[in-house]
Amino acid sequence: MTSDRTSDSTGDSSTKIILVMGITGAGKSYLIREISGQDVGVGHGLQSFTQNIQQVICEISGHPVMILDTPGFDDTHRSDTEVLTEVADYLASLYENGFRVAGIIYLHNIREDRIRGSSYKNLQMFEKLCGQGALQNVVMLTNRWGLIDESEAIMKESELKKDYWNMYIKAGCKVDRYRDRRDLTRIFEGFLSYDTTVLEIQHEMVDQHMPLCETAAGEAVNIELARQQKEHRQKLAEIAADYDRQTQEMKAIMDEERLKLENGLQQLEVDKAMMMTEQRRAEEAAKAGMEEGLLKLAQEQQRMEEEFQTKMKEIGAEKNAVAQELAKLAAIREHQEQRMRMRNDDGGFFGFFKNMLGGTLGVLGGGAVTKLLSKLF
Ligand SMILES: Nc1nc2c(ncn2[C@@H]2O[C@H](COP(=O)(O)OP(=O)(O)OP(=O)(O)O)[C@@H](O)[C@H]2O)c(=O)[nH]1
Ligand SMILES: [Mg+2]
Repeated sequence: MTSDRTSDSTGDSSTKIILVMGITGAGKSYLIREISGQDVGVGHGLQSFTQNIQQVICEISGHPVMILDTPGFDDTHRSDTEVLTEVADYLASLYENGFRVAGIIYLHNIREDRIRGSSYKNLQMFEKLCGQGALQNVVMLTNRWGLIDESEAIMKESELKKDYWNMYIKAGCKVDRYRDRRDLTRIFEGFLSYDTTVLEIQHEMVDQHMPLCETAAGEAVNIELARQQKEHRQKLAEIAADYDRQTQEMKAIMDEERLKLENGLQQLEVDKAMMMTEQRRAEEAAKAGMEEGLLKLAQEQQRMEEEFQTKMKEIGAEKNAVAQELAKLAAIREHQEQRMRMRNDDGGFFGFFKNMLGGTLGVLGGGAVTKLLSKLF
């Protein structure tokens, strides 16, 4: 049976409490499922699976046991502060309610190459939560032995014992291997005989009434937070510097483009002014040409008018001359008729008159009159 609240626990003071800790994906839930035979949720991907503390109540060799499945630090969904707050509050509440921890398993995947990053942080948080006094109830447990070469696994284990776990071992913590279920039964049965212990975080928060932030674990998170903040600030400063640089570059490009545009605009203004001057000149030239043409036309008209008047005068003079000729002719005719009438009286006179008139016309010499006379005679 699983539950995620201490108050829901069906355990009593004889129930042995076993805490299972370790990095996300280490195999905590898998291990608890194996030992309890209960349906404990196991992760399938890289994401953290167990989000809250899970209580699994079961029996080990006829003894009631409550196994606590804890979320690891460096959870993909929650901050270290959130995980610590959850774990610390839970452990403090457990202690306040008279429950004591009998055993703690810190699970480590033997395939993991080196302890670094989140593994190291988890280990430190584990140490702060437990404190030196509880290390005697701790088993540093490695799993997945069957998944790598035995000699390699042994070598990795001895490295851990020599380096990272050395201090804990000196303080009384044990090291064990989880190869199959029998190992788990043996380890959990071992816890049944342990004296219960009080974790450092329980002591600090319950006995010393410390706020979480002042506890060793809280300070470790704060230090980690401060480190992360510093790292974030540095990253932000780098981003800001990068942004400034890019902005400067962009500004330089934009200034250059603006200058080009302004120059282009100025050139356009100059071209436009030149075009307008040209156009004005052309218009003025066209206007001047038109005025000159009109003047010439007027002069031509004037000349033609004068020519017409002259012609009219000439025609008038010619008309007068003809009229005078006609008058003369009429007079001559009159005179001739008189002579004709006289010739009727004297036949030889007509021939004489004709000769005489021919002589007279020769004297006059008028072309028109001569023609007229030719027609008449
Ligand atoms: N072969 C093998 N696979 C394991 C073992 N322990 C865990 N796994 C696998 O590793 C994956 C993660 O196991 P979990 O038990 O969910 O890990 P966890 O520590 O509870 O992870 P969180 O809940 O995220 O903190 C699952 O796919 C498991 O099947 C093991 O001992 N042997
Ligand atoms: Mg889990």
